[in-house]
Amino acid sequence: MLKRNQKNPILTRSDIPNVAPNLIDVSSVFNPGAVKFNNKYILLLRVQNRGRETFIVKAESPNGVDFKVDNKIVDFKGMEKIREKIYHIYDARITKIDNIHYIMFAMDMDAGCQLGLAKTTDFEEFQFLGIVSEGDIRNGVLFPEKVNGKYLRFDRPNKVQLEEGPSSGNTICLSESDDLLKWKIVKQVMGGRFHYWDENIGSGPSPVKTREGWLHIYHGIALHFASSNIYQAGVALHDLKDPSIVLFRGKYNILEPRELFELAGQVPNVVFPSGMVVENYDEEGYALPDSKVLVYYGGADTAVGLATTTIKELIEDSKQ
Ligand code: BMA
Repeated sequence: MLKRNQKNPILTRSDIPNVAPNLIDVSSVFNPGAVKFNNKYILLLRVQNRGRETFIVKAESPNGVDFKVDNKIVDFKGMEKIREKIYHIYDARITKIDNIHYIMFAMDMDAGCQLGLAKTTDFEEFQFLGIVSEGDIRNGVLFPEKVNGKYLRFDRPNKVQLEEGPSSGNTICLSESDDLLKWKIVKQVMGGRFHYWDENIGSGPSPVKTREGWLHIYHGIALHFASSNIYQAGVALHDLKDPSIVLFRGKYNILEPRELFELAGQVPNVVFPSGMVVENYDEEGYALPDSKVLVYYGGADTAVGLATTTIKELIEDSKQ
C-alpha cells in the first residue's frame, strides 16, 4: 500500500487564494497533475468554484509537501480559438517529452468529454495545441518517449453510463500518433474486472519507464454499491517494447478511501491518483528501483492528498 503523508490533505480549499472574478471562496481543489521541474515540485490543480466551474491553477513547493498556490488561473493561450463551448477543463496530466512538458486534460463539451493538449517549457506560459481526441474519452496519459517510432498514450473511451452519474469506461486503450495531435486507437490494453475493486478503470499519471517494464498507476471503480462508487488506485506493469502487453496487474488496490478527507466530500469514497514524481532515474532514463515516488491524488473530489512509495514496491505490488 502507498503511505499517506502526515500532513494530508496537503491542499484544501482554504489554500486557494481568491482570484476575481472566477475564484472567490472556492469549493474544492483536487486531481492535480504533478512534476519536478528545476528542483521544484509543481502541481497543476483542478480548482472548482461555487458555480461548479473548474479551472487549472498552478502550485509550487520546495519539498513536495508544502505548496504555495498561484494567485492566477493558468491561461492556455490559443484555447479561446475553439469555437465550441468548453464547460470545464480538468484532471491535467503532465509528461515531459524531449525537454518540453505536455499537459493533457479533459474538456467537457457538448459532444462529450474530449482530450485537450497544451505545452510549456517554463511553467509560466502555456500554449494550447488543440483537441486531440474524437468521441467521448477521458484519462489520456502520454508516454514520456516514442516507442517504435510513435508517440503513445493510454486513454479511456467513456462507454459506460454510471447509475445516476457521469459516463465512465471499463477499457484502457493504447493509442498512437506521429505528431501528438492526431491519434488512433491501436489496441485495447486492460479491461475492468467485474465484481472486484476495478470494475471501471482509467489511467492515473503517465507511465514510468523501469527496467522491468512501463509502470502504470490507474484508478479502479467498484460499482457494486451503486450511488457510492468507490474509487481506488492500483498498479500494472507493461511490456517495454509493446505496452499493450500487460505483464503484471495487482490483484489488490494500493490506495483506497480510508481517511475522512477521502471518505467525505462532494463525491464521497474517492481517491483519484493523477500526479506522480519519481525522484531518481539512471543515465538511460529508467527509474531506479530505490527511487522515492510521490503520488498526488484527489480525495473525495474535495482536497489533495500525497502518498509515497518506491519503484521497487510498486513493481512488487503489481505482482501480488
Ligand atoms: C471521474 C472523473 C474524475 C473524478 C471522479 C470522481 O469520472 O470525473 O475527475 O474525480 O470521477 O468523481
